[in-house]
Amino acid sequence: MYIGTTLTNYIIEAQRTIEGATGEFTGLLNDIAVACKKISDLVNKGDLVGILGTAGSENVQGEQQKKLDVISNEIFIEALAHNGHVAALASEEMDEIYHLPADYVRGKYLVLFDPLDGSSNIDVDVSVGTIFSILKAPPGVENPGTEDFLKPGVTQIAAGYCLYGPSTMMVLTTGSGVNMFTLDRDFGEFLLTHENVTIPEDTQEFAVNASNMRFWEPPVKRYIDECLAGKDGVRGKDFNMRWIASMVAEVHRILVRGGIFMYPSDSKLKAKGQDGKLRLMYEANPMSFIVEQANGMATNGRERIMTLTPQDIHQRVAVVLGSKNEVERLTSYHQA
Ligand code: AHM
Ligand code: MG
Repeated sequence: MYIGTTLTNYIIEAQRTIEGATGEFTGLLNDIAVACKKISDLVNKGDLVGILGTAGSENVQGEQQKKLDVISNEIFIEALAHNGHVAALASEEMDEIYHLPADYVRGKYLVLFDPLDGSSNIDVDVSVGTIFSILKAPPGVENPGTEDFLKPGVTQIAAGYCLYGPSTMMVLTTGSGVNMFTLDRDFGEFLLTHENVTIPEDTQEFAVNASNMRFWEPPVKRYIDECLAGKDGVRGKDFNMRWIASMVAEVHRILVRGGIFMYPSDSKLKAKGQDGKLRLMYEANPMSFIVEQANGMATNGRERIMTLTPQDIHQRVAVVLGSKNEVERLTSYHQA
């Protein structure tokens, strides 16, 4: 591949590396790219097209849906359901699995997605993104059910995100490295701009919502305290901190310059019966796949995220990901 190659050409190549793949995989990734271009266009127009603000509804997580959450979800379904590449869909914004209407052609993939992650940032014009995870559908099943989706992250055949920032970027893995494509708006195509991205193993930058500090478990508190102690503490170096409240932007920064991101489990979340804030199947798993493919590491503080067997489509999980040596350190603190 060469810098400047189109996403379309790249995915035709990628398909050749997937056993048994026909044109369907290329078709599916194209559908996703189309959906992301449409969302990018709306995010970019913002208030000009009246799509900011809340939709007046709640999703299954009991969170206020933004107008753009709902619209982005519809755009994804419209782009993916018709074309015969998927067998069913699941989304952060839908309580249940989306089953294809009876007269639609069934494809061989299942897609889980968060159509607009970090949507609390929309109204303040800060980066948001779309996250997706692709699984193989069980062969010969007309209407896959929840149990067909509940597979560990290691079974993902592709994952990616689209970042709607100052520029729109599609970041993709099909299991052989991570590549980044930048949307050329004039040309209407994503073009390869960063090939085989790798995350530095060491970092001096962490990302966490520190307002939750009093609820953290001791290993997380210890890790952050040691970072904050800087040069004079046990780490012997100063750390920098970032928190965008948009996981896509956070992971993107880590892919570009390294870092550790965490949304740990805490006593406040536990009191609500949640083991973490982020969703395993359409946030943590796809991001873990990308991070691992870029030489990083992703755990829930104890175990590798991608080996966890999901119990529920909307299951939450603690997340620690990014530069290997820091993720290893924090994970080892949980075992101490
Ligand atoms: P969302 O899917 O409802 O947008 O929530 C996920 C987002 C992540 O992008 C981000 O890391 C996190 O929530 C921020 O949470 P907080 O507002 O608690 O800092
Ligand atoms: Mg989300």
